[in-house]
Amino acid sequence: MKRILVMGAAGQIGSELVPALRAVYGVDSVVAADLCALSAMPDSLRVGPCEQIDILDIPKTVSVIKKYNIDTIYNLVALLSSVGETKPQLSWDINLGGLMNLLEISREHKLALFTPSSIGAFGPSTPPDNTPQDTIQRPTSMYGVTKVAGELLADYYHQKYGVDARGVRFPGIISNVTLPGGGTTDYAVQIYYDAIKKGSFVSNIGAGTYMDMMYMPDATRAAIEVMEADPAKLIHRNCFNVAAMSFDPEEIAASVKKAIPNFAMSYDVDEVRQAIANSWPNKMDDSAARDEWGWKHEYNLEKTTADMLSVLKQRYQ
Ligand code: AKB
Repeated sequence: MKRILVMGAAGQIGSELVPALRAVYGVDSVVAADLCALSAMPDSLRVGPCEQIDILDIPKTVSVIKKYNIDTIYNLVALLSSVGETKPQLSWDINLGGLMNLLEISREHKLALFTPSSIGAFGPSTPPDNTPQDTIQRPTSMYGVTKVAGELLADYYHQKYGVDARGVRFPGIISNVTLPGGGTTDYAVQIYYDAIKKGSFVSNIGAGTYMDMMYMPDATRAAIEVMEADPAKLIHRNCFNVAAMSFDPEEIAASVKKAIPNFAMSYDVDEVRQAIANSWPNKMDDSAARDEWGWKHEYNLEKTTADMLSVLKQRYQ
């Protein structure tokens, strides 16, 4: 049975990945760690072991690894794409410095390490449709630069030191527990909250901008399944494209409107986010993940909208 440390546990993905991991491996086998004080951790995480850790604090990270006899780390610490453009140095330090620390710790203590990459690892010269697993990666955001470098670094640690580093390239993640912050795909989460709370939404991404998206239950399952995959079957290792759905603001608005006929969407496009979105793929080809470890999404846009609206309706109405 794995003994897992989740870094960045209080964020959008962590707050749902920790319960998903605990359901598989047991509550006491999964330690939720975040920069925030323990008192600020969501109650849903505090049902099991929790620690306050700064990813840049190596001694503290190592002491927690020893305390709980950890053999696997999930690294979810990151400054997302839009905020990364306002804080590029911090983005480099956290996204890449943090990963470097965890790779070194994994090498020394023989741990497995999951780090997500992102559609942000692609750029304007990447083929935008059916973006292949192995293709041109010349991102133009600092977030993307850290993601490509992170993919290479993780591959390097695997090839050179045998570190069991694995990862997926996540699309924008749609979820209803913890809001994302500072991302380009955040609009696809906010639209559901605003539809329920206000009946209207102002999109900061323009019509016709297609990006890959994924509902959280698929995302947490992908993170668990890639780490459970038979290593003998992995040709790629880090940063598998994983896809579920691709839509533009008009299509997600239409799916919300089917359930809330009076829903109205308007546009106030954010230039920074739009430029990033324009540089990302419209839709990735994830056949390598499907072939090598059996990846299969369960949620399309229709199913995601139905679930998001039902959860948020119960919570806010
Ligand atoms: C972002 O928009 O920055 C993230 C991502 C796609 O990696 N959600």
